[in-house]
Amino acid sequence: MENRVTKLLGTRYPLLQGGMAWIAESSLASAVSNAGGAGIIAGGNAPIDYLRNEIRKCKELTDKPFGVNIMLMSPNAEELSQLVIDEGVAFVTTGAGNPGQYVPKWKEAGIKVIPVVPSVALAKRLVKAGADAVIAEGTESGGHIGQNTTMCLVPQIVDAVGDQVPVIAAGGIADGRGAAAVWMLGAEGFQIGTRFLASEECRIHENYKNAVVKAKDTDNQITGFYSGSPCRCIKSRYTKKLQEMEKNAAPPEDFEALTVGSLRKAVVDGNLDEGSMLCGLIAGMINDIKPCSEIVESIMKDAGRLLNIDF
Ligand code: TUI
Repeated sequence: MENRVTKLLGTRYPLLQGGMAWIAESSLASAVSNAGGAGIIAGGNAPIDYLRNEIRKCKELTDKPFGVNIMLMSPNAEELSQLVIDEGVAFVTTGAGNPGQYVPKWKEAGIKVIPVVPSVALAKRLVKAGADAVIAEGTESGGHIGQNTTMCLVPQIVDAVGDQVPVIAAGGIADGRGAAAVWMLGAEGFQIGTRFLASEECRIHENYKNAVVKAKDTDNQITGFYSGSPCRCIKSRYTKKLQEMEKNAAPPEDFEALTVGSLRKAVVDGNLDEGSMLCGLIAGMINDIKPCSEIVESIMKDAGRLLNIDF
């Protein structure tokens, strides 16, 4: 089956892997692309040399299209925005901000631009600015989140911009049932992050991976309300400490001390006391670690059966 998303991305399936900062690198992205989805390498706030290297490794690991996610709160977003042009990346997704200032140069370079949007207003603005598709991300997602849910946000964004560009749904999708559900809301593609944390090719520390597999429906917590930057993670000693500090309105420097570098501590060190394990609300449904090819195949097979579409 071909649709506006598969044509835009040049992929077999309308399935994108979430551009998870510090997590999504060439091993994961190439595995998803080789499985027929759209793998994505996350720029996060990584140094430019790291991202260049990951893009080049990914080109060696797959001949299929893959993309890069630019996290717009990163202090080096500007230089990473140029790197994707220099490296001839097929498409860019963006997160945690408005990418409007970069859209013209990406379009000029022939890069497809697919921003994550948490609201109808931003979707409309970015489609006007030239976005090729938008990712409507509900608050079920892991990491930095907006307020609206996938169920409510996707049809509203479809109604607002779906006649101009395809809408990709994200947040709370980890199997064929979720993919079929967002299809019914009008999405023409889906982005999946958390399910790929528990994949063989994902290089996060095994403590983090095991925490995703062990997580129940209630093992989830939003931190960062206090700082105005809400972030969804797996409940842990780290999130409990943060919650205590938020309750007691601790001074900003105490938050800074606990949160700076916390994602690296989870991903690289597997440190559950000081590490922030970003993870979506759907983790309770994920009970095993599988190769990306099996994850992608089973999602597409089940979604196809439910929707009566031959993906
Ligand atoms: O970006 C994400 N998820 C992320 S980014 C990240 S790393 C990070 N670290 C510290 C602070 C912040 C981020 C971890 N998880 N998802 C996509 C996403 N984008 N969710 C929400 C948004 C968003 C929010 C506001 C997109 C645009 C936006 O625009 C505001 C504006 O300027 O209009």
